[in-house]
Amino acid sequence: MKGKKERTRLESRELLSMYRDMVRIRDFEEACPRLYSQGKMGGFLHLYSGQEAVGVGVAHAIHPHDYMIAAYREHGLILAKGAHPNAVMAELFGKATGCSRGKGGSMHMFDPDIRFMGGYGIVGGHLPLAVGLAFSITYQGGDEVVVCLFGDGATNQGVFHEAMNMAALYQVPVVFICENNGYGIGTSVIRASAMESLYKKSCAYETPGLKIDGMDVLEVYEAVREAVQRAREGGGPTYIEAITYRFRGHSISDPGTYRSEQEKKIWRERDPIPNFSAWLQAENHATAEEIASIESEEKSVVAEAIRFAEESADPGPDELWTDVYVE
Ligand SMILES: Cc1ncc(C[n+]2csc(CCOP(=O)(O)OP(=O)(O)O)c2C)c(N)n1
Ligand SMILES: [Mg+2]
Repeated sequence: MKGKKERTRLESRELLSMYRDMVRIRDFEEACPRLYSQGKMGGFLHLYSGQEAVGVGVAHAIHPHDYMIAAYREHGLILAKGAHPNAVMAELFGKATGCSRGKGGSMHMFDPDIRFMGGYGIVGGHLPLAVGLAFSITYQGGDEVVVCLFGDGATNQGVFHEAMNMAALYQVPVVFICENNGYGIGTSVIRASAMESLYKKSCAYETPGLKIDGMDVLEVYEAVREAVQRAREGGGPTYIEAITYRFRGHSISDPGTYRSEQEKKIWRERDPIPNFSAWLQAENHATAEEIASIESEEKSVVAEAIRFAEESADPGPDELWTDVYVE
């Protein structure tokens, strides 16, 4: 991360806030397997550890009134967008105080107040929703932008191409961000996609496409900031491929035997959190004590989220009839 200081106009305060957000997400996610094995969470659980620089870089590059929409690996993304960790943990516990009132769970986090529009389990299924959101912004004359995050696997779905086509045709304010973590469940990108450089898929729609280092929060921030500005000024969509890695299995039930120890080791060395911490200190944005105090504060935040979720009530039977299309 050498030389990044010249590239970023961000003040130490903002940089430390990025660091805090990444640490929070990592601690939150790393607490989950134990709670899951204790039977406190049900259903699926897809963890984000390793990919924090993408979500945090994106969230810091947009305005609070911009929309974010994502797939099912989204706990870290809703936290980055500003959800309270208590509400996210309670959702994982299926409690009434959860951000989806305990009825969505891991894959269906939702919070319209902070403009986080889900949480979707169908691979690629939310891309047309992102285009629809962006179309409605244009239709209503707003200046918001939609950032839509999805995995490498989604780029092989027909719906990806339909969404890219319509977004480009109507020049709607959406930024597509592919988090290329190298795998769709246990299948590597090169075994699933005819082209390895996924960002090139956007050229079929004459949409700007770029590849960035998804382990570098500042690179993500800068790329998304530029794309969001273009979208806000009426310049249409951008497609960004962020190269990243998930440190854990696809889901909680994946032993991950399809990845070699050597591969995992190489990526662990690129862990976005300790690398950013080292850079912050080397560039005098923070002292070792300041870094340590952020880390200890965030441990308390996650502990409090667990306590809150444990003590919260289950949704009552009356909740069966709310939040459904048909009354
Ligand atoms: C349309 C559809 N097909 C298959 C699945 C099963 N499935 C769930 S996750 C997944 C892999 C997706 O990988 P990727 O898009 O790279 O996201 P990642 O899990 O790596 O974040 C698949 C095939 C699904 N949920 N939806
Ligand atoms: Mg993937």
